[in-house]
Amino acid sequence: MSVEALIFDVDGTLADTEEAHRIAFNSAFEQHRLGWTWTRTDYRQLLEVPGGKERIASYIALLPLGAAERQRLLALVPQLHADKTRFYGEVVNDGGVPLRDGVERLLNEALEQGCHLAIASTTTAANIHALLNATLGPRGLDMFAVIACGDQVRAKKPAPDIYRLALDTLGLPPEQALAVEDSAHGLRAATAAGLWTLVTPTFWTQDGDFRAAGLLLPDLGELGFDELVRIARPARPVSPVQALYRETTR
Ligand code: XBP
Ligand code: MG
Repeated sequence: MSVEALIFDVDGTLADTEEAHRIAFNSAFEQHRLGWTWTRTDYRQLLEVPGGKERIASYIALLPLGAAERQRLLALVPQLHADKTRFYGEVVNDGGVPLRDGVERLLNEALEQGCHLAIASTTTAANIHALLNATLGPRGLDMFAVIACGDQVRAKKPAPDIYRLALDTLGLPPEQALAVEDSAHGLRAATAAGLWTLVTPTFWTQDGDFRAAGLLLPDLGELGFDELVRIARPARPVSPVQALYRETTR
């Protein structure tokens, strides 16, 4: 079956954004004088919780606090996350987060071949717009036919909901699309939605379980669109009777 769309995760896949997210979380914590600092080691662990708001809430849940103080801090999560999103945007708009190797080339090749591009991400629309604009310029947003993200679905990755939303909006069955991911959560989400998935891990996600991946690569490097489709949709061997029938009916 033909490949009509490539569906990309954003964080870790289009760009290695997690250090910028981590710095932005810490800046928000500092602004609110909370005295919390997420180190790189902490943050690798914290990435087990998908979604920034959920990540902050799960961190608060583990702090040794009284019930009233815990409630106060949990009520602060939306404001903390809004501030974090603003700080993240500042880093990205400053050009601080480049696309990963091979990403821009593969996006362009896919579009040239008439393949649609889509996004299925846990992060907010504001963060995606900022990253696409900073890395690809004003045409960045227009390159993507569908952007499914953030709180548009109730259950975030590893639930398949965000990939199902992207497929529904594209109007395609999973057999006509491929997913590109960087994390075990993302792979689970895409696979559960029925998608063949290429995984390109980063420092933050490299210890994940990627056994369900269709293909595991360090990055997109020189992988061409045609080659990707050949790997994902290998031509089935033709039996002698099929060959004979094809010949006589040609
Ligand atoms: C990436 C994430 C995101 C970002 C933070 O998940 O977990 O939560 O770290 O973004 P994925 P927000 O790449 O699997 O979509 O703070 O905007 O949620
Ligand atoms: Mg990711």
